[in-house]
Amino acid sequence: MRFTSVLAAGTAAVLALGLTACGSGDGGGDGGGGTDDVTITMLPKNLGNPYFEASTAGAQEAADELGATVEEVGPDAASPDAQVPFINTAAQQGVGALVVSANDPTAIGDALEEARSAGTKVVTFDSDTEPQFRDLFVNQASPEGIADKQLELVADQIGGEGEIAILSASANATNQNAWIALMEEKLASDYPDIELVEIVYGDDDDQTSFDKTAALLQSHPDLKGIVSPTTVGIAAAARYVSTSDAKGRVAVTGLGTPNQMREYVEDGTVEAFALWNPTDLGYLATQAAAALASGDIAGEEGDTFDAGRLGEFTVGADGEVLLGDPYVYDETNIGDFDF
Ligand code: RAM
Repeated sequence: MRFTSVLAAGTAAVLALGLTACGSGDGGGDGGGGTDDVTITMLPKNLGNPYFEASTAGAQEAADELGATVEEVGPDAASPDAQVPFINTAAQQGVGALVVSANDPTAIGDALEEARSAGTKVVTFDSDTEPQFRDLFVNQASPEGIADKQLELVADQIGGEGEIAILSASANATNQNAWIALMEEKLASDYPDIELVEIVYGDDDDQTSFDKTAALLQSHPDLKGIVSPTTVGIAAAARYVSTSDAKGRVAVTGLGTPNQMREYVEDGTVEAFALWNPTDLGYLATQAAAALASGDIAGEEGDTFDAGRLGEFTVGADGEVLLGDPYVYDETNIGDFDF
């Protein structure tokens, strides 16, 4: 889904004045200048990924409720360099807020700093930058919770022992790298009989992820499980395994969207996987962005804001707002979801 809008240059000026006049609210919902006419640019890691289509749908839902405007832009490839021109354009347009899933924790930092000094509020969601480059990070679930859930799933599916591999997104992705580091720690302490034999990167590209799956199976004939902490990777891995002799022998789990994974759960390739609700994540990030851009909150720890149908949220340490817990999908519930 793609949303476009004409962003009037005057809007930014009016918004900037509004911010000066109102200052930063205490987050009680009464300090801001209103979210009407707030302009928001949504910049996912890449376009064409159903996960981000779901988060952008949530962003649009929030914007509609708030009377704000959202435009989704983004590169085809999930690379940091490719995100920079979109950040620069958003800054030049003077949008009220930029909501971005970062392909790298630092590489887009300069561009974000420039956008912020031009008055644009920056909210990272899904994949963070280093904290100094943004006002808020809307986190889908705790990194520990996400890492633990994936290890529980794979351990359960391979009977607690054997070789596993990780098929990740792009090599610099902040979110996947944080989860992988935690999985490595936890494997060492709690899963002595499971050996992580290789980590490969499919760049959140379907074909690359598919090819990396084939290569993993070839290089590790004793492989018992593939953990893919990316919705693009897990779907490609499941598709490869579903028609190969690894089906039933090599478990595929990680983080996936129900719509992409349904057929592989139903055909027995995949037993269970996890995720949060990406629509809610985009919705929450947009509510937070609008609260910042309207001056309702400053993004300080303890600030609270109203996030529509999701209720009230509080900004935590390091400017983080937490959506919730990861959720496990399997044959008993996969039919109940549509994203
Ligand atoms: C992919 C992206 C995204 C990640 C999900 C789980 O869609 O890499 O950043 O959060 O997978």
